[in-house]
Amino acid sequence: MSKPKQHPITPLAVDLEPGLVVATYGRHCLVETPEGRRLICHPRGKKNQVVVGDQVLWQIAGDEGSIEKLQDRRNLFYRQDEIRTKSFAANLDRVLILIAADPEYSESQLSRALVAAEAERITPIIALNKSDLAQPFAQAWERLAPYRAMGYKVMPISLSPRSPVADDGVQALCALLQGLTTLVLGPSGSGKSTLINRLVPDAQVETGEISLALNSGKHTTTSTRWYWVPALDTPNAAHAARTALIDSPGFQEFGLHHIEPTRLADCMPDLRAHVGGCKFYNCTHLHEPGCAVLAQVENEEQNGTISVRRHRIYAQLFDELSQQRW
Ligand SMILES: Nc1nc2c(ncn2[C@@H]2O[C@H](COP(=O)(O)OP(=O)(O)O)[C@@H](O)[C@H]2O)c(=O)[nH]1
Ligand SMILES: [Mg+2]
Ligand SMILES: [Zn+2]
Repeated sequence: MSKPKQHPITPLAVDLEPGLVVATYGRHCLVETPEGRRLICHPRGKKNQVVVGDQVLWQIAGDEGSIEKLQDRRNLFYRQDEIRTKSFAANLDRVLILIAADPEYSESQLSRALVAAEAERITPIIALNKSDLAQPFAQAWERLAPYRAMGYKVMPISLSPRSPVADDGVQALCALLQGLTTLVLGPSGSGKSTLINRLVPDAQVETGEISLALNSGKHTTTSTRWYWVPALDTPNAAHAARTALIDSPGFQEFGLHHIEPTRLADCMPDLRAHVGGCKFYNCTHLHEPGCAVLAQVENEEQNGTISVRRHRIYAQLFDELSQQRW
C-alpha cells in the first residue's frame, strides 16, 4: 500500500484588509483602513512599491502591517523631487497647479506639469493665488491668457486671511474639488500650505502625527501626503465620495522622460487642436512645410491661436525628450 501523498502545508487563509496609502517614506508607508485607523506598513518584496493614493491589501505583522497586494492603478502621476529620485501619486481625479502673482511663476514649469497631467489623462486645474496683490496679479493673469484660451480652468483666488478681497474665489475653486482626489502642485511660496491649512483644520496636527509615526521627523516634511478635506464634505459622506488633497513638495523638474517626443503635441491642447492639419503625418511641428501648428504660431503678420512662448516651450521639451533617447 502506497503512502498517502504528502501535501505541503498550506497556510490558513489570512484576512487581508483593504487600505489606502496616505504617506510614504523610503520603503515604508502609512496605510489608512476604511475605519480611519492608520498604521505603518512595509511592502513585501520589490513588487509592491507603493505611492500615495494607492489602494492595497495588507495583513498585520506584529504591530505594523505588511502589504500583500497592490491594486491596479487608474493612473500614476510622475514627478521628481529635489534629489531627483522619482516619486508619484496614484489614482488622481485632478491635478491642481497652484501658482501665485508673487513669486513670479515659470511658464516652462507650468507647461511641464500640464503635460505630465495630460499624459496620464488627469484633468488639470490652474489656480492663480494672491489676487489681493492687484498689480502683479493683473500681469500674471494676462500671462495665463493662452491657458484660458486652450480650455483650462484658471481660477483667480486669494488665500490670505490678512488681506481679504471682495470675492476671494476660494468657494469657486472648492466647487471644482468636491468629492474628488486632487494632487496639489506648485512652486515654493505659491500658497500650498495656506490652502491645505484653510481646508483641512487638523492639517498641522496630522502632519506632526505622520512625521512621528514614520519616525523620520525632518525628512518627512518633504514627502507626499494625503489629507481628507472635511470642510467640503457632508457629515457621513461615503468614503468614495469624500474630498481629498494630496500635498506634494516643490515644483521641480518633472520626469517627462516617459513621454515619447512624438506624443508631446498631443499633451498640449493648443497644439493638439491643429496637428490633424499638418501635411506630413510625422510632422514634428518644428520646421516642416505645410505644418498647421506653425501656421498658428502668433507673429507680427498673423494672429494665430498658439503663443510664441508655448511653441518655444514645445520645441525645448521636444529637444529634451529626443536627446534622452540616445
Ligand atoms: N498676499 C498674499 N499672500 C499670501 C496669499 N496666500 C498665501 N500667502 C502668503 O504667501 C507665503 C507662502 O505661502 P505658503 O502657503 O507657505 O506657500 P507654499 O510654499 O506653497 O506652501 C506665506 O507668507 C503666505 O502667508 C494670498 O492670497 N495673498
Ligand atoms: Mg508649504
Ligand atoms: Zn506640424
